[in-house]
This record gives sequence, structure tokens and C-alpha cells, in this order.
Amino acid sequence: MSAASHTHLVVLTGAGVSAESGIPTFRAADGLWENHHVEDVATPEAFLRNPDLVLRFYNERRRGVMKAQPNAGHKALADFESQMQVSVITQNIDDLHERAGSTSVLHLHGEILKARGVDDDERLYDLDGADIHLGDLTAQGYQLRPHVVWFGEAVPAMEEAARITSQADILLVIGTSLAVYPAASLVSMRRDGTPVLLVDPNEPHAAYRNLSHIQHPASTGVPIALDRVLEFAMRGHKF
Ligand code: BV8
Repeated sequence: MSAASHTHLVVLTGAGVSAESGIPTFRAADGLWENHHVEDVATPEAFLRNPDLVLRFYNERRRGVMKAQPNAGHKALADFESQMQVSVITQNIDDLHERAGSTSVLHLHGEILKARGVDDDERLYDLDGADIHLGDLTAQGYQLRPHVVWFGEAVPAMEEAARITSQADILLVIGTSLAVYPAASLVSMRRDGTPVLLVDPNEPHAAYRNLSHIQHPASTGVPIALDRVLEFAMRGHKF
């Protein structure tokens, strides 16, 4: 372990970190899927109104996740665990961080490869890549749904995410427009003086223009960012 091993790096990721793995971001598709706004499909109301449409939406995305491979950004984060403690907090519902080898991944908005009954948020089922269809029931007779957090649903992992973020010595934010709450509020939950570094090929929202920004896609931007994190941890060099 390096002299930086006492440092705790917390990483907040969004759809951008998986973009080069072929998983479309929400903004790139203008938030559209089959001419539906994602916010209109990823909701409990949509599931009640048209469960087939919502289940098909997730079945298609699940197949895309299974075809995707982790990219150099995911892998650089996983490899960096040899240098220091790395806690990943992701808004993504794919498993690419885990498949790249990251060992501490908290999914704020759930996991598309898992399912649960509409009656029970706790008991999870591993889908092993299978689709979910209307009529697929739990042993207790309840309809299965994707284990994801829809718009308008609470984010149970938020408390744990806030605790982890409060312990960060450095916060790295990769591939997120920081448009969805409460996830985006994590940036303001770091301790005073904790440096933040953004990796995103596009300009961030005006509210984040004051933060250090590596204007690269994840595959090249994450390795550059991690070099700077190591410099900071070893020598205190500001970003
Ligand atoms: C809640 C799982 C309350 C499902 C998701 C008005 C104002 C503010 C807030 C609200 C509002 N109206 C409603 C709200 C609340 C709402 C919200 O924030 N809405 C937004 C749209 C305004 N939030 C909620 O509803 C949350 N729940 O508030 O509950 C409550 C409390 C108690 C009891 C009951 C209820 C729940 C939100 C969770 C929704 N689920 N995902 C699914 O995936 O289908 S959100 C989903 O969208 C993602 O998880 C992610 O969080 C978000 C997308 O954001 P990003 O990941 O940032 O992706 P995006 O495409 O936007 O940006 C990509 C970025 O990558 C860009 O910056 C781009 O430049 C960059 N990029 C592109 N290429 C690359 C790259 N970066 C690096 N490399 C590249 N190659």
C-alpha cells in the first residue's frame, strides 16, 4: 500500500461513466425512450397505468447492460483500490463498477439485474439476466418489479451515501449532470475543505463551474483524475 493508503476517496458516478460502454446517458437521448420521457416511464404511476410498457422498458435496458463491458474509467477506479480506500456511490443501475472489480459500490437508485415484489422493498431476487413479465410473481403471489428507485420514490440508500460522503478526504464526481435529487445534494454533504474533482466531457451546470474539472470522457479523464488524487494525497497538491 502506498503512503496515500490513509486517504479515503469517495466517487459519485452517473450515466456518463457507462456511456463509453455503450449504455446511453439520460441526457444524450434527450431523456427519451420510444418517444416517452424517462421521467414518465420510470415512475410508480406509469407502472400502475401500463405495467407492460414499464417492464419492457427495463427488459430492453437490462439486455443492454448485459451486453456492455466495463470501460477504462470503471477499471481505473477498481485498480485504484491498491492505492487507497475507494468508496463508489453510483446513480447507475448497471453492474459495470462491480464487473470492473470495485469492491465498495453503493447503488443509490437500485440495480436493474435484481427484482423485488411490489409488496416488499427488502427481499431481493437475482434475475440472472431474465426479463420480468406481467404475471411473474413472488412466492407470496406479488408481482415482480425491477429493483430500481423510480421518480417520486424515496431513496433508502441516501442516509448511507451521506455518511460515506461525510468521511471523504477527496470527492471525485464522474459523468453526472447532477440534475436528480437527492443524489446531487451529496456534493454539498462533504466536509468543509474536502476537494472535489469533476470528470465530464461537457461543461457542468453553472452551479458547479467553480469546481476543478477534467474535461474528458471517463475512459481518459478518470486516469488523469486519479493521478491528481494521488498527487494530492501524497503531497497535498491542490487540483
Ligand atoms: C424523491 C433509476 C421524494 C431508474 C433514477 C423538481 C426539482 C428538483 C427535484 C425534483 C423536482 N421534481 C421532482 C423532483 C425529485 C426527483 C428529481 O430529482 N427529478 C429531477 C428530474 C428534477 N427525484 C426523485 O423523484 C427521487 N425521489 O425525491 O423522493 C420522496 C421522499 C420520501 C418519500 C417518497 C418520496 C428519486 C430519483 C431517482 C430516479 N431514478 N434512476 C432508472 O434508471 O430507470 S434517476 C436516473 O436519472 C439516474 O439514476 C440518474 O440519477 C439520473 C440521470 O442523471 P445522470 O446519471 O447524471 O445522467 P445524465 O444523462 O443526466 O448526465 C450524464 C452526464 O454524463 C452528463 O453530464 C454528460 O455530460 C456526461 N457524459 C456524457 N458522456 C460521458 C460523460 N461523462 C463521462 N464520460 C463520458 N463518456
